[in-house]
Amino acid sequence: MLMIKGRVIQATGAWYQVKGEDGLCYACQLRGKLRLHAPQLTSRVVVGDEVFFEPAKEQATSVIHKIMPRRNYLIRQAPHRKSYGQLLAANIDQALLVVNAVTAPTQLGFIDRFLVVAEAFKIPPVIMFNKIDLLDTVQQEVLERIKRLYEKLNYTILLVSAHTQQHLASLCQVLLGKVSLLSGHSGVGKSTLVNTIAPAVHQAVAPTSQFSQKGRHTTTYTALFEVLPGTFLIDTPGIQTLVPYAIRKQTVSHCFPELRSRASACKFHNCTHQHEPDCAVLQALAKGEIAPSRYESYQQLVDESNE
Ligand SMILES: Nc1nc2c(ncn2[C@@H]2O[C@H](COP(=O)(O)OP(=O)(O)OP(=O)(O)O)[C@@H](O)[C@H]2O)c(=O)[nH]1
Ligand SMILES: [Mg+2]
Ligand SMILES: [Zn+2]
Repeated sequence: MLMIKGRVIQATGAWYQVKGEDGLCYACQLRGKLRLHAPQLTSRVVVGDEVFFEPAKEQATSVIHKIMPRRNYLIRQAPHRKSYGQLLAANIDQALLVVNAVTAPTQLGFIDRFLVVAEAFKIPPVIMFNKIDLLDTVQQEVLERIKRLYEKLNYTILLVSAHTQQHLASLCQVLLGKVSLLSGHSGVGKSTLVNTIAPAVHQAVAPTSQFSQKGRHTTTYTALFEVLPGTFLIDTPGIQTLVPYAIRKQTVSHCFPELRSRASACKFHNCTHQHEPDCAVLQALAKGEIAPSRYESYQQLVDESNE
């Protein structure tokens, strides 16, 4: 049987678009056996996966026979099936969270969730505030403070506008030569950014609702684009929430750099940094060395974790 190696570039329910090493795109389905064995996952194959598939003869469907071991992946709790994980993408170099700069101050919890998931799966995160063209001076100052908070923790923060193209050059520098996943709420401008960076891509975009300012879930499936040779962007449907999947309570603090670095100074080696005496984290929090918003996110994620 002739098999070709390829990369999954689109996933829409039961169908996968696979770009073969021959440079052609194939519409594939999963071999029956692969369909059966997807324990606790909403989908067995995800964009970014490398697969071996049997190309179809004429009108028939191509069939994915084998999924190669993943270099890495991002996963969250499936929104409607809580005991299931939902893979977001595989084999990526970095994960970008796009945030609407206007609502940034109310998004710190969401940002921290994203950072925790990225840390847990060892994927470098980037936080990108888009739509900075809409900010007034006060909002600009608030955003600068948020930027400094995360930069102090060594995270990469970008302030951009897809509309005015402000700072898009720095964004391109961050993207160059890498596979980057774009994630975030609906309507924050993920697809607009992809279209702006790569004019050959024509992802649908739509205005946010006048009433709620929320997005309309315009992008409905994940897709990977090669925007330059060797530079890939993965556009995804907007997510409402991001609940970590299979991250143990004890692991949560390891995903906060400012907690991780202080934990060894706590009196108890298994300190939860919540009520213990001589806790270096609580001391740093009291001294203002740890941001209250970050600590709040930590507590929230520990409470949520049922592992
Ligand atoms: N003012 C302003 N509007 C922007 C900017 N970037 C995107 N938008 C607008 O925001 C709206 C939503 O953009 P989309 O690109 O569809 O958002 P999305 O994140 O892909 O949304 P989903 O596909 O639903 O997840 C559109 O009306 C865009 O024109 C920006 O930098 N400034
Ligand atoms: Mg979109
Ligand atoms: Zn402690």
